[in-house]
Amino acid sequence: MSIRIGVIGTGWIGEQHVHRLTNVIAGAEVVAVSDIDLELAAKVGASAGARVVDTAEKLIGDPEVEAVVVTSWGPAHAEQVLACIEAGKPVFCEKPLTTDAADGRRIMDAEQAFGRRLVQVGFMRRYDAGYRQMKRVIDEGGIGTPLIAHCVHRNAAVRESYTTEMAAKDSAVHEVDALRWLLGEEFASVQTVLPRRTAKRFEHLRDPQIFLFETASGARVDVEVFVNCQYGYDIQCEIVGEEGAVRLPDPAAPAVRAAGRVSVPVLHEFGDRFTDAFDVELQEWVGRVAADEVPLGPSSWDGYAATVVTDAAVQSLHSGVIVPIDLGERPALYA
Ligand code: NAD
Ligand code: ISE
Repeated sequence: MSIRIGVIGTGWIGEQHVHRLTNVIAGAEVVAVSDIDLELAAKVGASAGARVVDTAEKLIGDPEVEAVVVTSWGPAHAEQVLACIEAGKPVFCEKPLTTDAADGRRIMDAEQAFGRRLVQVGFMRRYDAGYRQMKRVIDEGGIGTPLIAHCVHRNAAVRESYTTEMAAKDSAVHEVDALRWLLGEEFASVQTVLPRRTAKRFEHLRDPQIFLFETASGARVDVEVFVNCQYGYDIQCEIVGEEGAVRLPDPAAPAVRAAGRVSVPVLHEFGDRFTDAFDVELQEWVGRVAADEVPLGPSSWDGYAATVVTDAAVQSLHSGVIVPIDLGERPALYA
């Protein structure tokens, strides 16, 4: 029997996840959708044969809904995830878990009071085959102790609603989670550095940005975020260790030999680059919910930690100085 799922937020990624849960993943059925834009909810709901519920609160309380996927915009996540915990329902929440670290603490407090993990955060890079290969190499000692990581996060272009702070909180947050996971340690400080800006941007946006992190053990991580690079969606990561280096493989693509050159296409969208990762991530989550097991993926602690780090990056964006990062104690539930 399928797990009956309610989806809150039927925008870009909500629509993708509804399609994925309905047509790609086994064991899931989207029975209800909700969005403050009811017309959009109706359109996306119809594609899955799901009912439209007029508020997120009603969807969470709906007796037919066994588990919830939150794909609304970031500032709405905290209250919706807290309502799911209060209702005792498993919830998959797209990144960022919250836009404020205090809300991340509230979610961890509520989950601890409930007594078991109910929340998984949508940091899908942990499910990407290339990142998983890198993790295996590092964990098996293939490059020795990691010393430096170089990361690139380029989007072809972003919508006008994208703000300067989102370079850290919406984009680099992926590298923050991926590097915490790959290196197996926390970040201790960050400095945000602003290169000359691109002219191919909205007036309000400071783009590109560079984030310089130091980890607790003294490794250094640099992340370039450039969200109007024009040419495509380009994610790169290289980790340099004492005995070698490991690089994220580019997605497989045919090399075309024609007109005097060999060329390889660059993907355009994160939806294309990480399709498989999104599928694997949601399939695993559905399987765990169906088996009444706690989720294996990124936890509320991971969501909270990423928000603390990106909050510090935004602080540095405004002050220009190195900002220390203090996560506090990790609760036993997330050991
Ligand atoms: P979007 O703007 O296209 O969609 C968000 C939707 O949420 C909109 O339809 C909006 O009407 C709805 N919404 C806003 N507030 C709501 C509320 N209180 N209740 C119900 N619905 C509400 O944005 P998007 O690109 O789909 O992003 C949504 C979330 O997914 C964001 O947190 C974003 O960071 C995340 N995201 C993750 C990835 C990834 O790579 N994992 C990619 C894209 C987006
Ligand atoms: C978006 O929200 C995502 O999560 C994408 O993966 C990222 O590449 C993009 O920069 C974000 O805005």
